[in-house]
This record gives sequence, structure tokens and C-alpha cells, in this order.
Amino acid sequence: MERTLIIAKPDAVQRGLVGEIIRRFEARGLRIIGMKFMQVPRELAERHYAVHQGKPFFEPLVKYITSSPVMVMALEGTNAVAAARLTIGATKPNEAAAGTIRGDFALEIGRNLVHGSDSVENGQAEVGLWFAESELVSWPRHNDPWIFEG
Ligand code: DAT
Ligand code: MG
Repeated sequence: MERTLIIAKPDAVQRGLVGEIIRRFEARGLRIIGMKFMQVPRELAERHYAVHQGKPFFEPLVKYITSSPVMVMALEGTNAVAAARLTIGATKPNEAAAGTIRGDFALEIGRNLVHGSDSVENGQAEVGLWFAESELVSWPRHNDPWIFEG
């Protein structure tokens, strides 16, 4: 089953939008397999955003994600990565479609509320970076057959 890493970023926590964000992924049908509330250590932020190292926005990005607590989620489902990205909306909130999290609640790229893995490989890798295997729960959800056809 495909996995994706979702982070409700510091602005989402400070603005009281964590429940709304979780609700949208739950309603979509994604299965929660891990969740934790944490202050992100700088080293983890740098590893998570390693692909952006050297870019002008890297330092503000690391500062933002480490500035205040976040809620981190590991979600599972068929097409979990693409589905979550569409639920989140475009990176620039001013270009995000209405109905997406960013399109409904955000205005600026540096305050775009949510992270979601951008490929199946990165979904696996990021869940592994943020969660120990012992923190992930494998569980049969009673309504899985009504969400997953196979
Ligand atoms: P996403 O978060 O949609 O996956 P990304 O992985 O390209 O986007 O970038 C990670 C974060 O870095 C993004 O949420 C906001 C910030 N960022 C990306 N491009 C930026 C830019 N051109 N200027 C400022 N911040 C940027
Ligand atoms: Mg990204």
C-alpha cells in the first residue's frame, strides 16, 4: 500500500487548523498509520528539505518548520501520494485551487500550512525518516472494503 508523509506545519498548529486538515485526509479515505506532535529539530528539518539546500528560501524554510510545533502524519492508501497532493493544493497558495487546503486557508508560499510527499519513493523515504517502524500501526480498518476495491 502506498504511503505518504503529511506535516501540518507550524502555521496550521498555531491557527488551530490541525483538526480540519486531518479531517480532509480522513474523509478522502486515507488510513492513518502514524501520528505525532513534535517540535522539529533543525537537523531533521535540514534532512527533510535536503533537496532545497543552497536555494535562497532554504534558511527561511528551515526556520519556519522549526519555529513552533507540528503534527506529523503517516497515511496509507491506494494512490495516497497523488491524492494527498491534490487535497493539499499547489505549492503557491495564490495558485491553489479553491477546495484544496492551501486554496481555502493560505495566501503565501512561506506559510502554506501543509507538507505532502511528492512521489511514491519519497513517500516511503519520508515516512521512514520521520517515524520509527515501532511508531507505525498496521491495522485493518473496518470500512477498507468500501474505500479500497481490491
Ligand atoms: P511542496 O511543499 O508543495 O512540496 P516544494 O517541495 O517545492 O513544495 O518546496 C518545499 C517548500 O519550500 C514549499 O512548501 C515552500 C518552500 N518553497 C518552495 N519553493 C519556494 C520559492 N520559490 N520561494 C519560497 N519558498 C519556496
Ligand atoms: Mg515538496
